[in-house]
Amino acid sequence: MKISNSLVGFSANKMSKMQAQYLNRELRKAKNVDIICHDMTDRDGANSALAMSQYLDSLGIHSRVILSQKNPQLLNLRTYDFNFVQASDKNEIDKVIPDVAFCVDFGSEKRVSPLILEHIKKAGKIMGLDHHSEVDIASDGYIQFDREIVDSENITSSALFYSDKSAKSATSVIYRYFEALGYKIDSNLAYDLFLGLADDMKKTGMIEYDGKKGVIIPKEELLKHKNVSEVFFNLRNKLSDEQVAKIAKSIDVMANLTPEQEEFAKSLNDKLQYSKNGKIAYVELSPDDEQWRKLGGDNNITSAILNNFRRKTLKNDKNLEVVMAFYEANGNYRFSAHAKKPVLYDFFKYIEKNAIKDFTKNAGGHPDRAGGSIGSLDNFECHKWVNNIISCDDFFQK
Ligand SMILES: [Mn+2]
Repeated sequence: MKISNSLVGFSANKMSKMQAQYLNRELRKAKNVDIICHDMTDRDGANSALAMSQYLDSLGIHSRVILSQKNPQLLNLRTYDFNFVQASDKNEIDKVIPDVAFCVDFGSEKRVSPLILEHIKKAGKIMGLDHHSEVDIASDGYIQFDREIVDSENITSSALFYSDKSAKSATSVIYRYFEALGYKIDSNLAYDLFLGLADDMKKTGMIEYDGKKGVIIPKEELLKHKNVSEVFFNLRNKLSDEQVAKIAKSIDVMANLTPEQEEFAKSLNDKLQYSKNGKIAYVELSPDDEQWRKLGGDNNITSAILNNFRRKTLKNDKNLEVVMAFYEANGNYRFSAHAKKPVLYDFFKYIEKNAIKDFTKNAGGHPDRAGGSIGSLDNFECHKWVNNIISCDDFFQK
């Protein structure tokens, strides 16, 4: 049956042929697959979905891609040649109960809306490829086969996951999957996978990129991670310089802002506030913030502006431990945070213990870059929520 294993910790984590074929065999039993992206899908998630959808097409398996974006064009993908369903469109979603709900770039069930979670659980099987450390949406008896060698064709489980933290992006895990299967990666597919990878690497600061010059350069931080750097170069080598330039331009959101977006980015400095002990800096956009609404609320571009702002602020102020931004997103009020050290999970638990009951239920992400939400858009309630969070700054000692 299953053998608990010690494969974890290999330097360049290739997916084994056995693991890939097992996953593939299970997929091929399906007639319908829903590919599910996390809320506020980024380009790692969206390109993972695109790659999987086109792969399933090649097998003759029908698939739908469920995205939370109202306007997927903002994701700047190479192509939109897939069946797109909007995550809040319950009628459309309910039309198909899929044989497989295939989750990409998930991390945890906190990253999807209750409606989508319910839909996933109706599927015949839940499967997923990921690079986050938390266990994905899992029912009892799931197989997390990055930890287990599956050597039997007869294992029956309703949930199968493969997550590889060292891959640093979901598209790199999908690359490893295709590689293990011997599936041909042409330049279009390489483009999609590389765009997903570069967009996540941008967020973690592992690459330098310049949209005007059209270059993407790995930093030391990336090169020292064997797995992701191998995938980076394998994909890069399949791309022309023009393709790389296009990807660089596409991820260099800050170099391509409209005047309104530019103005918003500049205004963030004036909006910056500090907690009592000065360890937390934050921007609080009220749920009905006019400027935010005019920019289309939470989307690929506004999210990049905030991300860039948090990272810069954190880097420029030695005294700071966390930078947070609070804003409305898809009908919820939420925050996203960047921390200097990987302490956010502990910080969230501290908040739950000292200020906000059930706080961690709606908070998660990475230990140094995470977010959370409250199911309210009431100005007063949201402002109180912000204050409660910020008042926990004593988690960070003076
Ligand atoms: Mn990702």
